[in-house]
Amino acid sequence: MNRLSLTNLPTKPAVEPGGLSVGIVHLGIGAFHRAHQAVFTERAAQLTGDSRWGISGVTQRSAAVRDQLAPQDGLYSVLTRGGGAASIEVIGSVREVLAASEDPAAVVQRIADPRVGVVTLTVTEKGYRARSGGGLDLTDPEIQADLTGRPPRTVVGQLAAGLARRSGAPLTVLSCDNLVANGPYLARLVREYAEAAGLAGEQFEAAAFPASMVDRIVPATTDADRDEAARLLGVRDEAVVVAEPFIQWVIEDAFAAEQPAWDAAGAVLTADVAPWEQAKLRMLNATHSMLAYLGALRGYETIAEAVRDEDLATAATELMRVDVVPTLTPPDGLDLTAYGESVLERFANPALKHRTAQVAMDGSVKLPVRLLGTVQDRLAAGAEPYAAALAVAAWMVYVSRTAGLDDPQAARLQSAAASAGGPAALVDALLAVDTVFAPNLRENKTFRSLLVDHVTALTR
Ligand code: CS2
Repeated sequence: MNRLSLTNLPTKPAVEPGGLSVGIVHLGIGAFHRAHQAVFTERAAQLTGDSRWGISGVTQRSAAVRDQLAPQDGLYSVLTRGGGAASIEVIGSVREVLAASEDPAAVVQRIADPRVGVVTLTVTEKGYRARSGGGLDLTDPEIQADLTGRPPRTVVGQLAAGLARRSGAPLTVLSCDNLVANGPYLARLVREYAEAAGLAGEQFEAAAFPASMVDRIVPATTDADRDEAARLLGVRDEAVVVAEPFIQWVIEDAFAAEQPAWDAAGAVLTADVAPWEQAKLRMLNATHSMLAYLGALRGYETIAEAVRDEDLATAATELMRVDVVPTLTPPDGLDLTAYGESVLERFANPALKHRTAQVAMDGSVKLPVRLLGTVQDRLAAGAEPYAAALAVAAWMVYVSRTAGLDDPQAARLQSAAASAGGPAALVDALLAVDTVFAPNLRENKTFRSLLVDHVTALTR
């Protein structure tokens, strides 16, 4: 079957394919970006006719995405799976893909390009190379290697080098990762990197780092998805991404200069993203992780299967209702109970096949963001975070039982878990991991005893 390309278009993208010039650099052009920011970008270009905001996507580690997209002129499709029949749409907002592993200098050059006004990022929690609690991890070997002056390979190094070489309009750097106050978090990393590298200048002063909250469930694409896309399109798309119908983007309205009309495409611009972000991280992402660990322990392959298990659905509901909601100040107009219900409905979408193992990945960097803030706030309020501790305990058991754990700290976690005999020892060994648990949590007797009870029950 022929390959999707400019000369082989089954349906016309909303924008003239190839008609956009590059105005956005996106670091981390994985499935999520292609199903989220790239879709908003395409709709904004369609609605406004503004052709300045095409995307230059950067793939950091492997060149696979570049190799999929280059023969397709950057075109790919989004396969949306909701309740009814799947629908498919070709997206034309990605104009080029750079592979940082092959040509790191090209990435810096693009960020420095005065026609580029915005850099967006989806590089996952671990891509920031931060210390637990924030700030740059200067012991990270890749950060150290970048600081010796090679063409930078870390995201923070790329941003700092790009800013240092830039002239013209100031840059907006927009983190779209699931982190608390992602904008200021990244601003601090770039500032600390620049200090360590001896980089400075106007562009650093003038750059803006707004915060943002992104939401869409985008499981890894499978061969079955690629086959279905081929049937629907009549041409082969090696870069198809799969997503649920739901899509949301809340952006702090604090750009350094001009911005794409993402709001015209449905993004919400606001002065304060924090209430949105907290609700999303503590409700959606926290229950997602809980269902991933509890679900995997019960042998479920997918999140949809896990949330159909009544015990697990109850645990997720309790987590939100009892532990999370009291810690939140909801944004105007958001009913947290209804939000919680809608989250579980989205997880139950049987067409998505989101693997528990995928959501379970990188727990050491996800837990602090999604769950441990809730634990801290509940303990500070004198409450026992029973349900939140269950999620953490499920992670502990998962760590101890999973061969080939997919986590940036896998070696440390698994050697801690391996030396522990019995529930209390497992809890103590993992609580001692100071890159995950803050000192006050490590020493909290209430939290420890909840964890021991839960681990005992889960391993019985
Ligand atoms: C998930 C998220 O893999 C994970 O950790 O919790 O990727 C989740 O699907 C998205 O944040 C939804 O917006």
